[in-house]
Amino acid sequence: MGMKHTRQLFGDDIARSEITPRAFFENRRRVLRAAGALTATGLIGVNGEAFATMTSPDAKGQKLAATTNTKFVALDKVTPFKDITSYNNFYEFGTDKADPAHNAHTLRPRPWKISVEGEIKNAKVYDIDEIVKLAPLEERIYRLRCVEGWSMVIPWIGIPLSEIIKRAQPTGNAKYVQFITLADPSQMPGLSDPILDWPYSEGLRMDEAMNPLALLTVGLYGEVLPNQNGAPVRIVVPWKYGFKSAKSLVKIRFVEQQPKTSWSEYAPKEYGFYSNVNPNVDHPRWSQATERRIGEDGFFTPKRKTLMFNGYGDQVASLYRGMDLKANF
Ligand SMILES: Nc1nc2c(c(=O)[nH]1)N[C@H]1C(S)=C(S)[C@@H](COP(=O)(O)O)O[C@H]1N2
Ligand SMILES: [Mo]
Repeated sequence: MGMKHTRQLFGDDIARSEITPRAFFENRRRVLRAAGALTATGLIGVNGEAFATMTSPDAKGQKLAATTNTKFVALDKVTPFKDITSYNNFYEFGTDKADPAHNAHTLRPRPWKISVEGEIKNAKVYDIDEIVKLAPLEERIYRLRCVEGWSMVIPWIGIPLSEIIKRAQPTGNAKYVQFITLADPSQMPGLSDPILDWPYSEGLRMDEAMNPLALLTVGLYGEVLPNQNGAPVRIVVPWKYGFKSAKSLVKIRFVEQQPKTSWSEYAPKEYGFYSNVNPNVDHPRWSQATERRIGEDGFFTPKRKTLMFNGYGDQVASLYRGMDLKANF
């Protein structure tokens, strides 16, 4: 079967410096075709061009140029745009997978501010248009593995999360970073359902947040983030289950104690703070050993094996050396 062959050929590992040019070009071309946005001037574009289009107050569907960072290109087949934007978890817009695409048109991604605060020397309220100019926008192709047992491969656009952390100048007390997302009932009909304790909140340990893989994300497929994917800015933490990748951020707070996070408050025995993708630690109600790739694997397709740290072990395993990952699930 084609899919299986592809997996054996490339492995599921992230491309690094030894990336094969052919596989890279195939993924690159797929993104270019789908986005129709990027100049075909070659592998590495001109960084300056990345900011040119971010001016309209209504940014919806707007093209967003970025330079592909070849160190962060998963060689898996990229999930179609249609699937990435119609099969979503974003409970602020409803709990069905189709709800966010139907309901998120009421989200207003401009104007938008994010407050960076807490145990830092440089507290600052950023405008979204400042965020996209903090560093050259990068395109990165990451696997996303939802805790529910499905996955996608998404060409994100963003900047390293570390860029904003460095500017904040954390004090010695900053041990964790908390991510708080918008909770505005006038824009988010799902807030009337008290399923989670709004606002949606997530967190990372400081060294996790500083890891080069952690991406402050403003776009996908050559466009600004569609509302249902967390416009105008979210984090993407590809070695952790999808729920750690909080959408539509309004606050980044540096704290000393491990922060409360929405899903572990909701069901502490089912969702831990770390939530690293781990095929050896099952969810209490289901196995995490395998997954289904959305848009690619059908009902009768054999499930694919879930990879430790979602395949990003080379880059993140050292963060957890000496830790019991069953206890710290
Ligand atoms: N604010 C907020 N962020 C969220 C969620 C949510 O319900 N609210 N769902 C999470 C879950 S469970 C997943 S799998 C990913 C899905 O991201 P995507 O829709 O862009 O694929 O978003 C995460 N971020
Ligand atoms: Mo998820």
